[in-house]
Amino acid sequence: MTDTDQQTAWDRDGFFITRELLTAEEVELLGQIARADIRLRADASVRDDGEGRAVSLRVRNELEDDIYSTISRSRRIVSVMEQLLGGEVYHYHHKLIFKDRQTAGAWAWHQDYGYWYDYACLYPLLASCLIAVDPATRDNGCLQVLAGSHRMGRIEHGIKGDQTGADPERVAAIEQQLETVHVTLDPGDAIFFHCNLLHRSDANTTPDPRWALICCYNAARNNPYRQVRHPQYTPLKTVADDQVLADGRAHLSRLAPS
Ligand SMILES: O=C(O)CCC(=O)C(=O)O
Repeated sequence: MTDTDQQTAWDRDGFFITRELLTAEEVELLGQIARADIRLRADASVRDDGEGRAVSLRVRNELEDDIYSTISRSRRIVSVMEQLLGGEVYHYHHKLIFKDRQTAGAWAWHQDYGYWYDYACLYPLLASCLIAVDPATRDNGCLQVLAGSHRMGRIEHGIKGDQTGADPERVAAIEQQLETVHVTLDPGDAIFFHCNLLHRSDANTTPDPRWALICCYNAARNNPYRQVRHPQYTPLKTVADDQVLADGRAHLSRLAPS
């Protein structure tokens, strides 16, 4: 997809998919590290989905010396974000989503700005890049998006279990008008999506895990007006794309010294 095609899809749909954003070798390393990294599960938070199951995720505001941070800093993502958000961006946070086999719950329809509005960001100038660690299929609860819903502005959100869900009556009306796209991905594929794009996912009822890494960015000119849950503007030091393998190998060797 050319830059122009990406921009057209972004303006029209609020998202686009980039196949093989991470190479097979990079995503295999990411998966290997994530599964071996006991710190991830120790730091994970669990959120009731209001339907009898729970979702599990590990959110980090800080960029550290690990593969997740190197990917978040990589030029191949940051340069796209700068183009989409129209200027300098900074790292807002990144998170691992653990859709574990048979146990992981659903995510209710929501906009990320449904959450982030409350974190003192005045403009919806934020976006995310979700990278599949495992195959994401309809059966294992891949992301679903309502194409074009980002153009409707921010929708009221309320509490659903431990999640924040968009007003169900409004979502039902939107579902009548807009196409629901199931974002099926192979490992390494990614979706870039606008913070006002409505998205959800079903529970994972299959025997296989469906993990993903999501890197989130805010425009530098949209600095939160007060100190809240996610960071204020800090310049983002980007790294060359080939750093992902180099830092990943170093990270793996720290987890499993030979
Ligand atoms: O990966 C998923 O299933 C959904 C995650 C999500 O909606 C989010 O992090 O905002």
